[in-house]
Amino acid sequence: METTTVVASGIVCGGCANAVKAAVSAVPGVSAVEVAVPEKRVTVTHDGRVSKAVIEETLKKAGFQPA
Ligand SMILES: [Cu+2]
Repeated sequence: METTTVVASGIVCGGCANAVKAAVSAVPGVSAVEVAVPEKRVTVTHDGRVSKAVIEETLKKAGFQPA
């Protein structure tokens, strides 16, 4: 397992965190998603085939702008 961390603006509450979790969890290969709201940080645990670019693109589609 590998972890990739992305910071994205617009994550301001638990609802955002849930939206991020739902979107990123749906990416093939992702096994866990943690969101730290105060830091706007998304930590993704995956099998190694999920690139940071894919996570960032997924966040964009969900309405959050990667830093
Ligand atoms: Cu929110």
